[in-house]
Amino acid sequence: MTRPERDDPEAVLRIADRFRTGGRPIAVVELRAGHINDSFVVSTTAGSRFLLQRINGHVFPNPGQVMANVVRITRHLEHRLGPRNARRRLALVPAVDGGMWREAATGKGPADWWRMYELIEDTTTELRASTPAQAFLAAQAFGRFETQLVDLPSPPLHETIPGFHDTLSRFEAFDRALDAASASAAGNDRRRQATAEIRSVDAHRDLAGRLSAAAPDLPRRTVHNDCKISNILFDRTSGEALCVVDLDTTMPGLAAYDFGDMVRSMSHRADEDARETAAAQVDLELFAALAQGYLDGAGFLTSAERRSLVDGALVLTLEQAVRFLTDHLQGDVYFRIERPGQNLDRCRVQMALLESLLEGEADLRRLILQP
Ligand code: GN1
Ligand code: MG
Repeated sequence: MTRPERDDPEAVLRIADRFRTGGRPIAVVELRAGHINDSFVVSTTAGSRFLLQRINGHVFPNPGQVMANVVRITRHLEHRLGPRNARRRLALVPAVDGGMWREAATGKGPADWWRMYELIEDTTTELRASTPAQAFLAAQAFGRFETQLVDLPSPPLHETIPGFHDTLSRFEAFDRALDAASASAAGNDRRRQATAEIRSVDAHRDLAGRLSAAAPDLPRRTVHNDCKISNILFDRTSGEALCVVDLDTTMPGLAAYDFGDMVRSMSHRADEDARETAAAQVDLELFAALAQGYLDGAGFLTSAERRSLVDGALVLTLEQAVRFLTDHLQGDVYFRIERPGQNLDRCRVQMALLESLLEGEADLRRLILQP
């Protein structure tokens, strides 16, 4: 969706003031990152900074379940890592009424769900891996994150978006969007613009069921489900991959989902938002670094899981392409865009990468088995 009008900073500050920051919020800056939630950096009179986020209630039908998961994950990581590792994990800031989130409206419209994290200072984020060493560190951090959650006490986390990586049902949604687009003039226009992308996604439909076919042999784990490089905070000075962020889709799933998303976002030199597809070509050095880093961080993988990782890369790349394309057909209602046609461009980048992954598939399989 296109960005809503900017929020009134005073209204955001009033919401920030409902959290226990230990000071009075005095400044707020919107962070234009991520496609789904809205994020603000809040500074207080006590000199500390916080990340205040509005959960997108259109994307997350049950924000209460999202927050229940985030509370459990952050507490577990605190317990596992201890107080000395405060920069290696997210910490929620409770609201003044003791809860971990607040429902509040910034203006017109219904109340939204808000939550606050302590800001981890002196970090940077990246849009793509610039070196194999950086790809290694990011993949190792995601692998360690999964390792830290292996002993998360039961019950399993809530499925915050049901069928999130069910690629076959993503294709069903695509088919429905194609039909629905034919019913209006604007829809037909969008469909026409996307002729080439529709054809190319369609041509790879047979891939969509690959992971679900293997799923009976694969353990369900607690996985992150959104392992793109921008969800890692790197230390500004040392470059170390400090902390995994964006816990909203951390829930039961397959290791191949996470590794697949890493390959999708880090095995090449194209930004997800590139207008050109030329750089969306797998680089085997980056891929090998991802494989080494992930296998090092996620030492618990079974051999069946390990064999599923390349399928994860192919399927997740195709899935992301079909999700961007579906959103374009529906009029950009899900992923935030900055310009018309952006979701179609995003789809094209994913498809170019998929073609190159398929071309290199034999090399990728070899590198996963002997990284
Ligand atoms: C969305 O909000 P953000 O940017 O972290 C999306 C992911 C996609 C990603 C593509 C809940 O994540 O699934 O892979 O965009 N999150 C949701 O960049 O749909
Ligand atoms: Mg996300």
